[in-house]
Amino acid sequence: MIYTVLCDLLKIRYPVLQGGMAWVSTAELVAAVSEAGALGIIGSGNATASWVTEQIRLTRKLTAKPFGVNVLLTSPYVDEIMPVLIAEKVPVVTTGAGNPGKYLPSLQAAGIKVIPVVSSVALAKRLTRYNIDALIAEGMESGGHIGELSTMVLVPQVAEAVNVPVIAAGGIFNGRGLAAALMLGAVGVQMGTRFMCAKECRIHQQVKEAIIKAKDRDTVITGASTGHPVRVLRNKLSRQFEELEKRNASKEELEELGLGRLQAAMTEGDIEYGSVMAGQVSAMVKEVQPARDIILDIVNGAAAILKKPNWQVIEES
Ligand code: TUI
Repeated sequence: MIYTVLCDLLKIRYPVLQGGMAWVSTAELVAAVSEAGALGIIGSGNATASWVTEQIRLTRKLTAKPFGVNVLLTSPYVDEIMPVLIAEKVPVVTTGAGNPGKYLPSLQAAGIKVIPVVSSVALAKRLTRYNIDALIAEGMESGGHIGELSTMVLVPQVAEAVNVPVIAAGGIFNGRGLAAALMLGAVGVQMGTRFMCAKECRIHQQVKEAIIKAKDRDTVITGASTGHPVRVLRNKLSRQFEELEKRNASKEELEELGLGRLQAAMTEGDIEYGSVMAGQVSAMVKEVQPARDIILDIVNGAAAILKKPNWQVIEES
C-alpha cells in the first residue's frame, strides 16, 4: 500500500479521495469509500442546506470514519450550507468553482480541514495567503466543470508554487495514475469518474453502462464559449451544444439548454439528452465494482509499480 502525509492530515488509511460530485456522490457511496479507508465526499452541487444536513447524518449512520462535503461556491445556498458544515463538524470540506477565502476562518475555527480545488496556478498562489490545509489541483481530463490545463502540467506547477500538500485530480484511474501523481509532486489523488461506476453509487444504471462503453475520444468539452467549459460524454445534448456554439448562440441560450440536464442524466438515466459529466478515464472503466475493490486496486497497483519499476537509477560519475 501507499502512505503519505495526506493520510495523517485527513486520518485516512489510503491517500485517495472520491471527488464530491453533484447528483452522484451521496451517503451510500461516500460511506462505502470512507469505510474502505479512503475519503468519501458528499457532492452538494446546487442542493439546499437541509439536503446537505440529511446526507451528512445518513453518512454518519453508515460509517464512523472521516468523510467530506464538497461545496460549489456558485451555489445559491452556500451561505446556508456553511453553517450546517460547522454545526455538524464535518471533518473535511472541499470547495469548487471559486475562492473560499472568506469562509475559511469560521470553518477552521470549527476544526474543519479545508481543501480548495484549483485549476490554475494563479488561484493556487492566491490561496497561499490563507491558511489552507491542502489543495486539489484538477486537470482538464476531469469530468464536469474544468479549467484549461492538463493534470501533467498543472500538478507540478502547483506543487512548486505552494507549501501545502497537493492532491492531483483529473485523468487518474488506477495505480499508474497514483504513482504518476506522486512523481509530479502530489501526495494523493482525487478520482470521480471511476467511483461513478462503484456498486454503491446510486446513479442510474444507464449512466454506468455509458461510461463503461465509452472509448478514448468519447468525451467532449461543451460550453467553452461561455467561459465555463464542461466535459461530458458525447451524446445528442452535446451535439446540440456544438450546433449552438457554431452559430455563436448567446450565453443565455447555452445556459438554458443545460438547465436540469445533469439531474436528468444521473437520476433518470437520460443518457441522450442529459448532461453525462464524466472524465477522460471513462475509456478505462470496464466494470462496476465495489468501492473497496476500486480503492485496493489503486493503492496496490501503485505499490506494485513502485516496488518493481520499469527503470533503473544509475549513478553517473
Ligand atoms: O466543481 C468542479 N466541477 C464540477 S461542479 C459540477 S455540478 C454543477 N454544474 C453546473 C451548475 C452547478 C453545478 C460539475 N463539475 N470542479 C472543481 C473546480 N473548481 N474546477 C475548477 C474550479 C475552479 C474554477 C475557478 C476553482 C476556482 C475558480 O476560481 C475562480 C476565481 O479565480 O475566483
